[in-house]
Amino acid sequence: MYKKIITLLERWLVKIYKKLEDVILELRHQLYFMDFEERESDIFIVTYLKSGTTWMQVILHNLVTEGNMDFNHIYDVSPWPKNQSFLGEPVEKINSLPEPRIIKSHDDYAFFNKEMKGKIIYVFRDGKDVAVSLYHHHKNYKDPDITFDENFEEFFTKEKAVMNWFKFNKEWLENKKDLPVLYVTYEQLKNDLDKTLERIARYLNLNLTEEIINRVKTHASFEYMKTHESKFGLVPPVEEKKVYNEFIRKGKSGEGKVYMNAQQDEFFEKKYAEYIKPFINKFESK
Ligand code: PPS
Repeated sequence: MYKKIITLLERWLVKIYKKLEDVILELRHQLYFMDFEERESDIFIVTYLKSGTTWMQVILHNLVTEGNMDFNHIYDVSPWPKNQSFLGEPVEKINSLPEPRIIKSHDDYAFFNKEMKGKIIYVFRDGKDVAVSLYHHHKNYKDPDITFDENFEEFFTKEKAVMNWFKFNKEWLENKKDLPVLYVTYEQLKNDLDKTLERIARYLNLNLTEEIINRVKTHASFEYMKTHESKFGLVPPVEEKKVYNEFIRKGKSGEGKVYMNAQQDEFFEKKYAEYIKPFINKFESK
């Protein structure tokens, strides 16, 4: 009996400890953004997790600069403020970056103000493939015992989860505040990179030359990024769990169908029709 009580108490305290940790990180994030200097030239890459964020970071780095790949980590040239705030890094590191800054974000729609400065590129990826990529991510970096089903339940089925895939994407696609957003899909990047680069260049008022296109195609290719994986993989606080050869993992489309069972598939299709389908015309916008 005594052992049971102690076990329950331990579990309960761990839960509270985790919740407190989340609150502390959230406060750090808010404090960080109070000193963040917004700029009209900022380009935000906003995505749900595992949707092609890093790929877009490399593409934009090659579109808006001379594409020097001699950095230690992509975050040196295209920062992720939330991660930096969690790590307790000074905001000056971002404030002093040259314009235009390419900023990574997995923040939900509510995080951005109507009066925000800069432009957003939102990358959307097939949810079934995200489910697979996210499963491998959590297995490699957080919980080696997690199953695909548990991960699916957490990020796709749980209505109330902050990172519910359907809810997160719906709010961004709906764009009720009319934020300046260009919608690009992972599949468009894979299937028609030329046309997608033209859309991005038009949106950002960039001049596209043959040389720039070739540079993007070389540096943002899956092969190049896989070869130089340590420039793109995870950095602390998960350093001790890093798996540098699994961040740029497969880069495929269609894997989701293989992993999902009939019940998950049916659930997904139903939710997709309700949450995402009404907005897919946005992926074709100029
Ligand atoms: S994160 O952690 O949320 O920022 O991850 P993110 O960068 O959004 O997504 C990682 C997935 O993108 C794939 N990836 C690529 N696919 C094709 N071509 C290129 N160049 C490329 N670079 C990254 C990466 O492999 C992850 O997908 P999976 O399916 O796991 O391979």
